[in-house]
Amino acid sequence: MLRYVVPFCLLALSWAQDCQVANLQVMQNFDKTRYAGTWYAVGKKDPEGLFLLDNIVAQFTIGDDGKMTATAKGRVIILNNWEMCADMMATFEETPDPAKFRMKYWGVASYLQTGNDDHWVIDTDYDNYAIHYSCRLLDADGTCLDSYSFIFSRHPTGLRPQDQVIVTQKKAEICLLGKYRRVSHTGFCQNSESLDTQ
Ligand code: DAO
Repeated sequence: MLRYVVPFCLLALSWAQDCQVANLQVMQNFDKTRYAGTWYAVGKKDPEGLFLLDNIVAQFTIGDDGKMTATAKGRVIILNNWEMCADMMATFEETPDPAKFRMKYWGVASYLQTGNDDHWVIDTDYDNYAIHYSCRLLDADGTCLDSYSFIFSRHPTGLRPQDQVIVTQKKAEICLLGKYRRVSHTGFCQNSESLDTQ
């Protein structure tokens, strides 16, 4: 019975919901030090012109100056049909809300994507799961026209069942329920150089 009731409640929630980007709830009292370390993307809602496909692993670091930076790897297909492992780097500018950052990112190789996006942490328990959100383009009504979002896990095998419940609820709250695809980890980027492994 619960199998039918829970999806219905989530659907009802998404109908009644406020999808204005400015009103989305982010992680309260976000602690970037606890967020640092390795995160495996296990789910992704793609933006227009998707870039990172799968095998996405990000490593967040807090420097001596207190600033957050990240390196990330992921399988990409560029120049029509060239499959490779992209090595990315990112810096994060803080904002008055500790869970909302401005992220500048670029590829170690010049032919990879560069950009300047929001990096919002919607929710995390720091030890198992994190939900990231970025809106690239706002619609005139304040909702998002082009967003992407990563579901991160500390475990490459995926989310624990108890975290899946929370993550599903949060996907609905950010108006992206049903928009995610699973991100696989096949080891494609494991032997490529330069992601810190400490
Ligand atoms: O994959 O389609 C996409 C958009 C994501 C681009 C962001 C790449 C840089 C990631 C760096 C760090 C952590 C999330």
